Amino acid sequence: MTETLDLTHWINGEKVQSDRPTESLNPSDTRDLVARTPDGGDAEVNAAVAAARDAFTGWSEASPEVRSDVLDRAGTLLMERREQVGRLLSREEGKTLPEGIGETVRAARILKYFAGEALRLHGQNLASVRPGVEIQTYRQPVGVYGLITPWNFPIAIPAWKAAPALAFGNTVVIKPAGPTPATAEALVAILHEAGLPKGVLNMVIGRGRVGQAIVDHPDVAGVSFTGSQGVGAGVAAGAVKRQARVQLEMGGKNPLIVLDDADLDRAVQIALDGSFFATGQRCTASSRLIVHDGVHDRFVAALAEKLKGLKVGDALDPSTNIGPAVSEDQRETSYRYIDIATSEGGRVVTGGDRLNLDKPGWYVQPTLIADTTAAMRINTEEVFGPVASTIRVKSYEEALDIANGVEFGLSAGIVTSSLKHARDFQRRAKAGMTMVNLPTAGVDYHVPFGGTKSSSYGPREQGFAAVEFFTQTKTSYSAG
Ligand code: UN1
Repeated sequence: MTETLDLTHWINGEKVQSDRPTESLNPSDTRDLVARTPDGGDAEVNAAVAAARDAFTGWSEASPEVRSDVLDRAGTLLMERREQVGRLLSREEGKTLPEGIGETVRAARILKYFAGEALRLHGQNLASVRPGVEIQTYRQPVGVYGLITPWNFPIAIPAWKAAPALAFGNTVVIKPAGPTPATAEALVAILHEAGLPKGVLNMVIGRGRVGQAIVDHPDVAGVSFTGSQGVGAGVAAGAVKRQARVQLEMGGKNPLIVLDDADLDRAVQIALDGSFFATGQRCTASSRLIVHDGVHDRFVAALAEKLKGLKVGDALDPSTNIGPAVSEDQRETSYRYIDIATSEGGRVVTGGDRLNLDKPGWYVQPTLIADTTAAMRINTEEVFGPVASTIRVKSYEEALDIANGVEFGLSAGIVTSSLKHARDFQRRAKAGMTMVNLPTAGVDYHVPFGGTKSSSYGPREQGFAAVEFFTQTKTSYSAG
């Protein structure tokens, strides 16, 4: 166990002290108190938004080099401290230490990528339909953005929302997820250390009412949210009511199709990674394994064998392959869905039992459920844990139908050696991202991220797409 942090809000460049009635616990060992945290409300959000509004003119009118340098320096600092921050992340969120360090490196890379993007605010020059008239388009910063971030990527997602917002000249109020405020705070502190002017990035820690106050605040021009569908619907309704910009990234029920021409070992490894790594707590996780009859039994047996070899344990223990769920709620959700699946006729091939480890943590045994059908709840509702189910199919067309047959559409994968099926899948899968011979989870940071149907709403995140949400276009006409 290590020290307990006393977290504060960050408002106008200051660490704002307050009571700390809530706690962030280590999910690997709940005797370890990671942080005591404040519980903000309207007053803190009002102060944070006022600071962000006041900082907007200076920040948006500064040379892009100023913004680029801050992001670049913060990326360097984070990269240098990846072990320390990655350890805090794993201790607070529960993903394994290599996953925690990996995510920290990803956040550092995102900061550096957007350091470059700050200088790349492309506009266009066009001829008018009227001779002698010229048209230029500009991308301009919008104002104050509210960022509501999830616990499952407690540093990468705050970075991938904050970095483009800041790079393009906006100011920010961020609300980190309840279970992981300490990791988000590490990012906010590093950005200030890197020279961010006061008020440009503010953080209010607290529960749902902080998010609600951000969404409802008249001076917040846009809200970017990653989290559950239920909360997302409220965020969208609140933002649209006052015509604020809104971007939502929500759940997935991502299919991975395994055809009978696939390399079996590769298919098993892809499923293992996509379904179970990071404790299955990724909205891009492969939770539905749709497997061709010809390879189904061998695939299920080989995947079950691999799962039995995985060690579930303390995220910071180097021998651990799968860390705990983030919270008791998440653990119980996994076990509840395992029960639902078996009561609907699914067969637990491996896992499913409660784990009694040598320390109190929210551990879930990685669980594979076979003999499920597409309409079962295990195949239509998001579990968000190390639980995957298999559906047996007779053809590629049947597999594609099932893959497309849910209300979600974030990521969809296929494992095949057939170019014909791979290409067809890329065209016809109803998802924002398709993966051929790759896990459905694990995306690059310099390309668009987002889904179709109920998975996403609003412009894409990340990479060159981020400019859409975090700037507005001005079209200027001029005659000589
Ligand atoms: C990834 O799969 O690399 O919350 C990223 C999530 C997604 C991010 C997934 N927004 O799981």
